[in-house]
Amino acid sequence: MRRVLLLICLASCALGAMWRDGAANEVNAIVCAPTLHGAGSSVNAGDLNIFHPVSPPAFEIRNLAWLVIGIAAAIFVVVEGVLVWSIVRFRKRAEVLGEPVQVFGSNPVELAWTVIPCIIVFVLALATVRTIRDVELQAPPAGALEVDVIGHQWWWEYRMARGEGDESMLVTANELVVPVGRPIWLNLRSADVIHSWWVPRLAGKTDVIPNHVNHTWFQSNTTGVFLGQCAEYCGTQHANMLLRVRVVSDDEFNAWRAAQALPALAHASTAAGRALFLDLACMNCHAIDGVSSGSFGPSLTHLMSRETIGAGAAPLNAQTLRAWIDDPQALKQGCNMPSLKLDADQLDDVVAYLVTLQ
Ligand code: HEC
Ligand SMILES: [Cu+2]
Repeated sequence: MRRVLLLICLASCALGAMWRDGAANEVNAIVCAPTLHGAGSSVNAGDLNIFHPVSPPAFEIRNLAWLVIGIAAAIFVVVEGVLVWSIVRFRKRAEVLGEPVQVFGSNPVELAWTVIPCIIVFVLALATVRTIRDVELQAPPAGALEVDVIGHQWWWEYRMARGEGDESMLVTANELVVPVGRPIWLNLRSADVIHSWWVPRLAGKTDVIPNHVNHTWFQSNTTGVFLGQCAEYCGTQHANMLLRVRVVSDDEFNAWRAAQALPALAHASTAAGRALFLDLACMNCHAIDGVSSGSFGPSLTHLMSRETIGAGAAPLNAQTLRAWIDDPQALKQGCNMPSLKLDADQLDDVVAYLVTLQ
């Protein structure tokens, strides 16, 4: 009886931990999914559930997970069933009859419990190998859109061609926009430490390693925003290194890409902020096409086309932008952007300039 109690205890602890994990994910996802761009965002943006796949690698992983869970559940039911049944059935009898007959070296029994687990492991191994083969392609699928992903402490850089047949790259950050129904081939590398690119509904985790290019792919069959999380501990702000993939229609994607390929806007009315951006250290760390070429921080050329700031640390709007530039450490403690201690007027000017960067 004590064993059963212990078991129930362990099982409820495990379930409790899983439930808490789920709740924590939801909270995080809500913080970084304040609003959703455009049409077709019917998909729940906060959903990080691997059991809700929308892309082939994620489907394969979901199916494999169900197979493993199914087999493990069947074994659990059989083993625990026999255990509980024996405890209940033979508890009284032991007092009357004493110890039951002890069986040693029974060939049929030994064979059964060797061969059956071997078969189970074999089935699981084959299914896993097949899944890995389908998920880890060696070359881009036909017609794929190629995107370079560069992990930074603690944000994501994306690069893709400015247009079909165009060699030059446009650079953006934290929000990956891709067309629906087309395979997306990712070349992943890191600028510093090991990260892991993981958008559960699109594909499995892929390590992002310095001095080594890894690949993964996905192909969403539906439009919407899909969230993810860096899945390899990479330092203080690992938890705020969120991923955001916006899957849109072909037309919307082409319009987005054409807009991203344009140089930054230069309104005469924002000349003061622009001059400050160049005078202060901002320009050393940030690129704004046609203005500066720093590459340590995210490109700001089309900053306001994104929904969040600091890789999902907060929603992006004029207020959070001001708060961020005033003191990035207040929003994302430990991040690699210092507070440059601007006074209120300087802050106003810089923000007035940056909010025009659509
Ligand atoms: C030492 C380099 C450095 C300097 C100087 C710097 N930044 Fe940054 N900045 C960063 C880094 C790194 C990030 C990314 C932080 C993160 O998300 O973890 C960042 C993020 C940002 C972001 C958010 C971008 C996004 O998409 O999330 C804005 C806006 C920004 N910086 C503006 C400025 C302005 C304006 C200045 C000058 C007043 C400035 N930065 C100075 C390194 C710098
Ligand atoms: Cu990371």
